[in-house]
Amino acid sequence: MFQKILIANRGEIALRILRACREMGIRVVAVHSSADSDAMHVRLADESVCIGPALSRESYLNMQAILSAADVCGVDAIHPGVGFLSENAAFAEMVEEHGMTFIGPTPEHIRLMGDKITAKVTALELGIPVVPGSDGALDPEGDIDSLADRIGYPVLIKAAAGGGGKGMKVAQRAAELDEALRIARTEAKACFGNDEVYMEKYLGHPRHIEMQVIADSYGNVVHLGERDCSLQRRHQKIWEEAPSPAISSEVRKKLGDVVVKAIKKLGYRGVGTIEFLYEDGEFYFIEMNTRLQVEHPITEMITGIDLVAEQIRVAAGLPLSFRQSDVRFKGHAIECRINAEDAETFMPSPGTIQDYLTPGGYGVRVDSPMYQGYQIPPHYDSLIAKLIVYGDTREECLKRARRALHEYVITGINTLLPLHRELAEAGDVVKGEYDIHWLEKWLALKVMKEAA
Ligand code: MV4
Repeated sequence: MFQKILIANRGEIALRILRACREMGIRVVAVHSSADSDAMHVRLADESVCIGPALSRESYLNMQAILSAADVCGVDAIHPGVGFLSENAAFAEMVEEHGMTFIGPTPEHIRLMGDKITAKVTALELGIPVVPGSDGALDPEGDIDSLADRIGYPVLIKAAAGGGGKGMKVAQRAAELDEALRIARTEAKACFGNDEVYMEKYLGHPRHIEMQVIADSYGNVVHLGERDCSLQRRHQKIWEEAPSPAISSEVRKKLGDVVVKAIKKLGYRGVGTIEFLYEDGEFYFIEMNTRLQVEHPITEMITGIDLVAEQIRVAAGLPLSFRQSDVRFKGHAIECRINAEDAETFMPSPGTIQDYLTPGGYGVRVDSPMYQGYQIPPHYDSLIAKLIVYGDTREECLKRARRALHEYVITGINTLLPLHRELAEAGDVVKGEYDIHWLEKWLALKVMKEAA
């Protein structure tokens, strides 16, 4: 087992990883930018190293600085967290070349799933259902019109190097196809330096369902159920829950079996999340994330498994500490992402936290590095806390979420707390009847009503 781990990340996920290390008796090195000197995980770490100025490119994305800190502190492994370098195959390779363990999958699998076309081709080969579409990248000289006619409008043009909603363009009918293609290619080239695009049937009202898996180096692969991440705005998840209110235990078992078989065939190691669109009873693979996810705590709450501890164990070459038959899904969990943003305009709201009072009691978990007097830097993403609530039933979970949201006090900055308090009362949310477009429609309606 590792003696010392460097956490190459910041904020709530860095604190989450530090906590798992602490409980495993692993010493922690925190790296931070000059803007994060007073961050909680830096204060709690055994050692900390300032790796550069606030700008991510010069700090949290600065591979050389991170590797130098790792060398100086003599760490055995580096945990990349989420975002930043967590899906950077070149960084994973550099870590291994420096004789340390990258806590994640192999660079080969990171690369394979990082390209959305090879990811989809691989999913298909592994027996995972995919969205009907082109057999790979679109040939600029190819007969795109016939392909679109065969798939059936509306179609979606997606960037191979995209993901998370970047570089996507819908063509509702043939007359819009050339324009959609041109825009998608241009955006892809500008954003990713790679203008490869592919085509899919556009699904109009799907849910976003993702399946958590974890695999060790001995061929053991276990799925830990699904998470429903449909409540999102501009591809930013706001509210996630497990299990999905739309998935029955039979469907969960069927999808879980397909995914476990596929991940076994792939020879994958580590934690992974397979993203699906779920529409009219059918699942369609869209992406695979080869890292821990922000919303992992709701899976932990309903399975009782510490996913970060297991991720560290399998990276250290230990076998999973449970089999599929040991996994029990109990109850329901909801995660509310508390961003330092105005709940109406979603404008970022950095600044100093005046009052900070967190909710507590049975079934309430707050994953946050915030404290009274903390100055939220403006340089990074706006997630400052995750309120995770557990209930034996979805109804109990919602009641507890409402209670916890009303207890939570953060003043001095704007946050999404007021939005979550409204969502926890919104009819469709209470009924669990929403798709990936529901939140943006609901917000637009709210604005119109307030303007009226
Ligand atoms: C789609 C889709 C509809 N049809 N693909 C968005 C980012 C990336 N995860 C893939 N995404 C989508 N792919 C087809 N063929 C709709 C989306 C999508 C979406 C997916 C999941 C969660 C939120 C979303 C918001 C807008 C669009």
